[in-house]
Amino acid sequence: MRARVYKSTGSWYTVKTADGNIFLARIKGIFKIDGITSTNPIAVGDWVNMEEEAGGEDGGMMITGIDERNNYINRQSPANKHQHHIIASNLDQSLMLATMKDPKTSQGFIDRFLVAGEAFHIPSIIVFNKSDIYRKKEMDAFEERRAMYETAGYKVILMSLENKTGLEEVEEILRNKTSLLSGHSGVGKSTFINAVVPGRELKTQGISGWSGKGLHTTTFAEMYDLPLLNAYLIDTPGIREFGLVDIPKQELSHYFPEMRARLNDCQFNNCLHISEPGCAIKKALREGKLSSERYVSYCMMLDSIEEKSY
Ligand SMILES: Nc1nc2c(ncn2[C@@H]2O[C@H](COP(=O)(O)OP(=O)(O)OP(=O)(O)O)[C@@H](O)[C@H]2O)c(=O)[nH]1
Ligand SMILES: [Mg+2]
Ligand SMILES: [Zn+2]
Repeated sequence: MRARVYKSTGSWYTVKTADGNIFLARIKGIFKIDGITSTNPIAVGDWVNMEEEAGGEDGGMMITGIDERNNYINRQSPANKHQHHIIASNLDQSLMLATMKDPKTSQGFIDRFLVAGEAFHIPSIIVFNKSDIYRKKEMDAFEERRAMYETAGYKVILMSLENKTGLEEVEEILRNKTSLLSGHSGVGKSTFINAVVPGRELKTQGISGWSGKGLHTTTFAEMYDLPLLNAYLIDTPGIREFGLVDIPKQELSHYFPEMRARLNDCQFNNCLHISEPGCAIKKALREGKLSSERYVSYCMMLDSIEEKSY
């Protein structure tokens, strides 16, 4: 039986079959994926095969296999930098909520998120929420950021969940897709989920006698159905950033689309675009063809990679 993973709570997974039945399932034996043995080999968004557990009287399901992932996002374990935790998989796009006020999202935060999206091959859309409280100052700053990110190649949407402006446009973006929702605390992620997810609470069935087992473990991600849009939305509570640390210095500029388009014009193919002669990026900056704010973000990220490698 084929099913998709909606939630992971310790060793138990909430899964849903194509005909809409929800089960709690667990893993059979030890899974090896891409040659890596992991204690949490299954992620929200995965497609799995499962069968009824032999001898189980409570209708428990065993996950027996996992489909190859189109993509996934992961996070480095805080305890061990060689260990990674897969947060979600099979994503069509990533929706980042940001705000210009209460609280203001820093540009560095957005840029790191965009780089992670590029590295994971997941298109990013930036949605600025709370437009209802922007005054002229915030609106002007928003328009500047919009121009900057659109020039870099990203879609930017202005939204207010308070007065529902821009929400329809965002819903059209979600349609028929699996989207990751992210953004720092206070930007309106929970408010957004309540606005687009009918019923909100994922109901489970056939789990009497099972509930309570492993349910106290931190939940890293949860997927919601958006039936009217034929879409899925993955929430990542408590997760601020993704596996940026894996990016080698030499590669970082590849994850800035507006830089990527110019890299072939640098004199040296290992150019870091700092002080090398014949650098096409520095030239484009001098000519005002690249955003100096984005370049500053690039330099700051480059520095943080250097620190990590010591
Ligand atoms: N003015 C205004 N307030 C909003 C809007 N959207 C959300 N809020 C408010 O912003 C506050 C934070 O919203 P949440 O949805 O809890 O934010 P969150 O991203 O889930 O935050 P965490 O759970 O801490 O990560 C709440 O008081 C919301 O009512 C909006 O469009 N306009
Ligand atoms: Mg929340
Ligand atoms: Zn260069």
